[in-house]
Amino acid sequence: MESVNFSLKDKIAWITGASYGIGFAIAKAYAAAGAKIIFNDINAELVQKGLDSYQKEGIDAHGYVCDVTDDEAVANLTHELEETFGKIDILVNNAGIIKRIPMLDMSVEDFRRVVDVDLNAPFIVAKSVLPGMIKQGHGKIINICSMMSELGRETVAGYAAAKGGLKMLTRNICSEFGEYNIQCNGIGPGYIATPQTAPLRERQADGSRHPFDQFIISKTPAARWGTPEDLMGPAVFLASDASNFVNGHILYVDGGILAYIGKQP
Ligand code: NAP
Ligand code: GCO
Repeated sequence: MESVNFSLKDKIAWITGASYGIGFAIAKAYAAAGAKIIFNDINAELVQKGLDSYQKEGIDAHGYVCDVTDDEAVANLTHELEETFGKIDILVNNAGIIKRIPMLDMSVEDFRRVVDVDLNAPFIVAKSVLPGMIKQGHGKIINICSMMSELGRETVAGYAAAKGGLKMLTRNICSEFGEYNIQCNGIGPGYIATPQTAPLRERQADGSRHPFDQFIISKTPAARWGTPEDLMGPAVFLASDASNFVNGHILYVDGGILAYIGKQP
């Protein structure tokens, strides 16, 4: 009987911004599935923090300092990786930022910076690895989207615009490169407990839960925040041969938020 291949043995996986958080969890899952892990972060301190964390997990990761919005730096790093490792099989565009500012108070610079990191950079990095993937006859690109690829909310205009665009960039890469056996899909995490969402979960002075924390619990059928570990299985699936006919899809890993009107107060 045909067995389904979820293995990443001998694959070279580059996860951007993966010193910690969601990217780190995805990298751990890929290492456990047999992949060699490459990651970058924005400064040497974070890269070292990441290397130390991977070492504690028994993972021989390779870390590089690279700002994903810098197209020259990305091109140089891609060339170095292809020279060093011979190929890049899997790219996860994970690096991202958010600025929570009411739109009328948000500067154009703030809006542009969020779009630069969360949308322009995935274009830059994908564009840099695609020629090698075309040459080798296969590749997997996974873009980390968001609930804000589908929904808006107050104070996240730049982030929602970027993540909505990232959904369509995912579909466009699928459309333009599917014929080369390159699959480009997205993962849309729900509300995940990482440093990025820590401000939304801070305990109040009286020890009560943050109002947004309570709100998300009421909007999530699973009645809990997600953890980075909840994303590991879906990420391995989309990086493996098991998903070779899945393309242009955004896989929401949200505990059911998008399907649910929310618990009656
Ligand atoms: P995080 O904890 O803030 O980690 C993001 C990582 O990306 C950090 O290491 C960050 O470095 C790095 N980074 C930021 N800008 C960069 C740049 N220009 N070049 C290279 N690295 C850069 O975020 P997270 O919660 O793990 O989220 C990871 C991804 O999932 C993001 O794309 C986020 O939008 C998305 N997401 C998160 C959630 C959630 O609930 N947490 C849900 C849906 C989607 P610094 O520490 O220097 O910023
Ligand atoms: C916010 C949160 C969300 C999550 C995630 C949800 O302020 O609403 O940060 O944007 O990070 O993107 O999928």
